[in-house]
Amino acid sequence: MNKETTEVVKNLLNSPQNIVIIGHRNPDGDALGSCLGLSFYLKGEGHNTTVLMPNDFPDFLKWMPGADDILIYEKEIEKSNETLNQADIVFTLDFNDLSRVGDPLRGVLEASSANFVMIDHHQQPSDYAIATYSDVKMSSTAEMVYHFIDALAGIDKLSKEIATNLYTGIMTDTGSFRFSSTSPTTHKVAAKLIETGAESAIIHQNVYDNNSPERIKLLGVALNNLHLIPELHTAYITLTQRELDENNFRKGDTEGFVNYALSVKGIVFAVIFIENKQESIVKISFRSKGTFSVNDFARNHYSGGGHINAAGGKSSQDLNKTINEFISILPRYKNELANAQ
Ligand SMILES: [Mn+2]
Repeated sequence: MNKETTEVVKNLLNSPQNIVIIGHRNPDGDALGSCLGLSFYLKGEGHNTTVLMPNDFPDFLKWMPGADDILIYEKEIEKSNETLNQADIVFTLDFNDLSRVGDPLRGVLEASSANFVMIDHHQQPSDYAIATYSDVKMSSTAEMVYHFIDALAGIDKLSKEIATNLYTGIMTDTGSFRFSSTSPTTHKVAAKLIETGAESAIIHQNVYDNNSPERIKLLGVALNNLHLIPELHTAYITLTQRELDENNFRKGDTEGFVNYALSVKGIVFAVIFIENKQESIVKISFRSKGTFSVNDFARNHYSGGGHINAAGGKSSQDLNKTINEFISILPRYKNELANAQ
């Protein structure tokens, strides 16, 4: 975090404040870990904090320290609006455009008179915050919260709760330290978090060895639906609403499925299409290796975006049309896909 931003934030926090910390819709390990870690730190500094998520989050993250106290906007709209009304400062973490919280929360935030602070590592941040700490090279927002605390007050302020939350955020957003965004600094930060009380083996078990039998069966269906287009180094998976229903689908169950498609030898571009009848959309996750930008691909064709190697998007056409369209677009990227790595 640069000096100027640090000074702005220090000034905002120089007396006890009412603070709301918000993550993006469909919060993941990084959104939760960064928000909860920051909340424990700010509480320790004498502030009154509330962590607010637009909607609920998966069961495999419910063990995180502080998770029980999270306010879920969809479940408690009135209480959430009241808390937001009283906020002096709103931190937005792990997203960089207010549309990422969904409606109607987005409108509430746009109308808010609180000072906004953004901490985020996605591309192309919007300009809504009085202090913007944006760095697309960072592994995770949780890693940024570590640097944020370091810049403001020093890492002596870390506690076991902060360390556990930040470690979880970094671990989940780096695919357990394997994505290319994992830097030497990421490992140094993780080491410091372990020294401060984050129990890496237990965190790993809590997050990854927590599958329901239904999820593993759904993974079997997904793998059975794997399609390969070797000449374009692409693989994709489909899941219909019916397949989800038959396997008792719960939020978060399909998390990580797309990575199996990317793990096939020679594949640099992997996609999963998930039908969502309730919202009348097909939810799409994109993953890539090397220089092929799924951020650009998702932005150009699927009203989405994200990072160069991981992005999301959606289609309002039905599943078959969505896939046919995808297959028709793909050859335009033949050279980029061939030279991605
Ligand atoms: Mn993140």
